[in-house]
Amino acid sequence: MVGLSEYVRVFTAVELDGELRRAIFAEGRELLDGLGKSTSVSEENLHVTLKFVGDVHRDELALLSESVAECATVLRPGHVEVHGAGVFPDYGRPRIVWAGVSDPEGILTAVFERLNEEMTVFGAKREHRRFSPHVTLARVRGRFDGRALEERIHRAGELWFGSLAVDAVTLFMSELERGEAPRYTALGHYGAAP
Ligand code: 2AM
Repeated sequence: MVGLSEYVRVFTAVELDGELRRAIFAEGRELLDGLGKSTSVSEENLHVTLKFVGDVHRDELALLSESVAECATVLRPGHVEVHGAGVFPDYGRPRIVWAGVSDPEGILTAVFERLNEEMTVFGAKREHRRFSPHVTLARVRGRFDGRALEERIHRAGELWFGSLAVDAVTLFMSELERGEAPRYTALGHYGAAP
């Protein structure tokens, strides 16, 4: 089979609507402008990761989808707020620049916790860190002025991107091509139990 790998790289996420993606992308560009080497996530690729799974054999995809659907039954549809910006791990040596997601009712955390357990069956690593929902804006690649970014974020005050209605978990396939933006394809959407 030419060009068809037996393994697919998959992750679960909450999708953002077009308006939110536009607002987040535009702000990200401004924040990062002229600060050094970073790769911005393309506007269409912006999302809130729930659980990264990794490479899964194609034969396992049906079972995996069923499991994601089962995890999604704990989702209580509601809203989260996308606001603020920051970096992981710190401004001294930032690697990820993100927009913040606040989830006061824990609706994302509840699904994450289920996925964090269940996805180990498919080879995912169980994460022990506290779940910090965010939208990755960019990945820092080399020389980058983290302190200037800190200053910009501080000066920007409370960045507000919008409210996000959460009613489904999306299972994405991610195809990586050297030198190009990853291509994400939704394999399925799984909503809360009726
Ligand atoms: P993040 O950007 O929200 O941090 C798709 O690749 C998504 O899965 C990325 O946006 C990233 O989430 C997350 N991801 C990618 N590789 C990962 C890894 N090795 N471990 C954990 N999460 C990863």
